[in-house]
Amino acid sequence: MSSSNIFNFIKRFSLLVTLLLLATVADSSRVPFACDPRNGVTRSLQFCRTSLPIHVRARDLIGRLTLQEKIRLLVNNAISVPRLGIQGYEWWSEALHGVSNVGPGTKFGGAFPGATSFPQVITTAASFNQSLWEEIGRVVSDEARAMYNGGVAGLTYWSPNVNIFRDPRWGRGQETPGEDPVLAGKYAASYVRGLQGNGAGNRLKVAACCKHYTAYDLDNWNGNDRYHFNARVSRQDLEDTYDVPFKSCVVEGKVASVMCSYNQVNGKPTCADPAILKNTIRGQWKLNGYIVSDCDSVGVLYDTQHYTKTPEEAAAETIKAGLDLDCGPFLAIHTEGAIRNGLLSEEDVNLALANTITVQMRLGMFDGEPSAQPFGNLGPRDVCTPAHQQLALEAARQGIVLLKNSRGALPLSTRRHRTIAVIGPNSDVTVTMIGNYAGVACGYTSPLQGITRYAKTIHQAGCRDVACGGNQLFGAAETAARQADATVLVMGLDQSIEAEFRDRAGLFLPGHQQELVSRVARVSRGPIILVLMCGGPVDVSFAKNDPRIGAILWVGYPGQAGGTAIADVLFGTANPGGKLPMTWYPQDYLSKVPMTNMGLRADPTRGYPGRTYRFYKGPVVFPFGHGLSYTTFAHTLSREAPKQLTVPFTTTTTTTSLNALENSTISGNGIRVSHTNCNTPSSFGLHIDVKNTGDTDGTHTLLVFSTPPGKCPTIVIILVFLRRAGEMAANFSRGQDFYSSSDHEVTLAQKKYGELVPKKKPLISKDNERAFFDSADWALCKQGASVNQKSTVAIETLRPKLKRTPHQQLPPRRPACTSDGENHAE
Ligand SMILES: *[C@@H]1O[C@H](CO)[C@@H](O)[C@H](O)[C@H]1NC(C)=O
Ligand SMILES: *[C@@H]1O[C@H](CO)[C@@H](O)[C@H](O)[C@H]1NC(C)=O
Ligand SMILES: CC(=O)N[C@H]1CO[C@H](CO)[C@@H](O)[C@@H]1O
Repeated sequence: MSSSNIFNFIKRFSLLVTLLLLATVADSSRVPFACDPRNGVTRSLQFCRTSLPIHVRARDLIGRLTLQEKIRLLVNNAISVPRLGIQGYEWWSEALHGVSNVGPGTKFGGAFPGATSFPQVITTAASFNQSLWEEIGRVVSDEARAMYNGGVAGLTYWSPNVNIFRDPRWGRGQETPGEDPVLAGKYAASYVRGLQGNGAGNRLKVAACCKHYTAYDLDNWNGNDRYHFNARVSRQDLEDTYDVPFKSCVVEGKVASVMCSYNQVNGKPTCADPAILKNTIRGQWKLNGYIVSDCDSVGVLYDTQHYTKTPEEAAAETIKAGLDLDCGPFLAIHTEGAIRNGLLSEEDVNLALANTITVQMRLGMFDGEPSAQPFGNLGPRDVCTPAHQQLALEAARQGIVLLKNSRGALPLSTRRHRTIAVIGPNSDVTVTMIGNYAGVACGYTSPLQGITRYAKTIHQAGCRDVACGGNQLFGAAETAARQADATVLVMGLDQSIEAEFRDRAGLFLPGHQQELVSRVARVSRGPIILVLMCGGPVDVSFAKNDPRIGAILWVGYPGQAGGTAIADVLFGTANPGGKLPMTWYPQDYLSKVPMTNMGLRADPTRGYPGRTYRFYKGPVVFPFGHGLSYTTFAHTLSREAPKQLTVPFTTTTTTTSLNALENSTISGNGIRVSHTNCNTPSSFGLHIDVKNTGDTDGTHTLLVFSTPPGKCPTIVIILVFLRRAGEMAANFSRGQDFYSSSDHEVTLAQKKYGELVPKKKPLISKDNERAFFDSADWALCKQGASVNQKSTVAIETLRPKLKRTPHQQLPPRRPACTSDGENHAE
């Protein structure tokens, strides 16, 4: 027998054994569970008693464990403790945009061949629709619970990824909600709420996890990789950008877990830094949950970063810093030695276990009979339901962004465009549409299939794959375009170009893609539409400036129903309302910003242009917030809005009578407020009329930015309000009721330096017409000044042809920055 034959034999043999095992399990009919009332051994255990408070039960359980058992519970594949009826548990499951099989805790097959695969997060973020984000989380956790009940998934999901999309080259930018910290924070809180449910008491439907804390957004660039990278981050950037989504995730979303990252921050591995784990996440933000390492990151900080001299020190330092669970074997191997060497006490281990076991108890894992618990009835029929798949389609429609539309090239008409040439390496893809951290989809509709529902199609891939190494297939693509009434080119990237551990070197479309687009455009008979399927931004200036290319759509990775959504937008069944959640930079931007430079703020003295729309003022291909519609919107400060604004002048916590302040004026698209008092976040109403002035129904997203005063480079524009308005009929005006719904999450503003202070409750005016938000200015407050400084609230007018980036709409008057304008680099 050759070795490969032996291998095959073993494989077949082990398959047989597995089948036999499965048969045995099936015979005993169910997956065993803890605290089974029929098990005489466990019946009397105190930790099984659901009437007791969870902390009492957790303490009881921990008290019954030996040190060796405890240590084997510090890792993702936690052992079973048969004498206590405790089953082994795999902590690592993923559900970034649908139940995923990336972690070992979840497997597809049998009664669960697939799960609903929603668009990649960057696409969903573009909808700016908080209720959509929450709804997706609700559906994903239904399917997760169903699979858990079937014994093929866990209850602890290490999603979402809410790192700031700082650099356009980042291979994992696709997984995130974009570059704006407020947007990312709202996404985090909404998705986590959806996943975890609003169970009575502290009960969790599933446990979500916000990752990777913090300042992690470099995977592998130019010889620098995430395992070795020391992110040098200023305190200010950390506080007003990198940490914001995590804080929102913990404080607003009440997430049950946070994951620390591989990289170091200012010389310390994040998983070994008590200042950020113990003090910030648990101390300041009051995490009710567990802190987990990224997979093998404890090993990495010892083996790769040589942060400690011995592995025992690595185990001791991470646990003492606040780490509760290791994804990887490291802590199971080295914790006992750490205790023996006196670096760690058993009590430290108990504290870590209390955090993980509490989450398991909140999930109901020690409550006995699973089918009798909430969600215990969910099963295979609750996965991939028509309603769930419809939501995946709806999410894709809401996330698609119309970047360019010259002379009404879109929408296409089924009457005039009967034959469509469908060209490009992404034109008939399936798994490409679900991006990374995906599972097995319920099914797919490719772009070609979607378009075929509207018109006759001629399909030509044009390139063999997205790398597009040659032009051999271009001729056939040109022939197709000559014959068709319109041409749709579906170009872009996939996981071979941008992925985990794969950052891009440049921003142009790969290989000969650009050449294919231009050559087809030259010969095409009808309008040419460029559809970009990619997570990160691409520099498509050539297409933006080419008059022959009528329209450009960005679809991100649009999920299992992506092709249907794309076709619906192309033919006008759906009117695109998405907006870019990140800046699209030109290629030459990259030469000025090494990916290793974490600085957000521009530094003109060093020729450093800064990052994201909040700090970078140079040329862009498309700005943050850009997105067109088939209709037009007029967007004005309401005529009924007060010319004089009322802001609180005195500091009383329960102030209801607001003192009128005379020194506020409304000008252009902004409101200038002077004389705010720093100690109370001042609030004023903002009433904006939005009118659909076109002849097509459409949705509209309102973005409101606040620009604090001061010339200091540290002072930033802040997105204070984002809200997607409902579908508005043509010629319909919304104003009176625009803010009348109860879900304003009007947060804002920096009361103190570096600290976002969301208002506990948004203030809604009596007539329900106006939203109130803080105008307090944190730079002002930092200085302790309270008079004669100006704060500006700029209102972005979302005209279809956005000529300037939103923050340029209203150049604020900038009084001199008197002090504390510097970055506080460590
Ligand atoms: C947000 O998404 C939800 C869920 O799909 C949808 O019902 C709602 O209409 C959306 N809101 C807007 C303004 O588009
Ligand atoms: C839109 O509204 C304006 C003002 O109310 C009216 O004059 C106009 O006829 C309307 N247009 C359409 C298409 O309904
Ligand atoms: C209410 C208030 O603060 N009013 C001030 C407006 O500005 C003028 C000139 O700067 C001041 O004299 C007022 O006191």
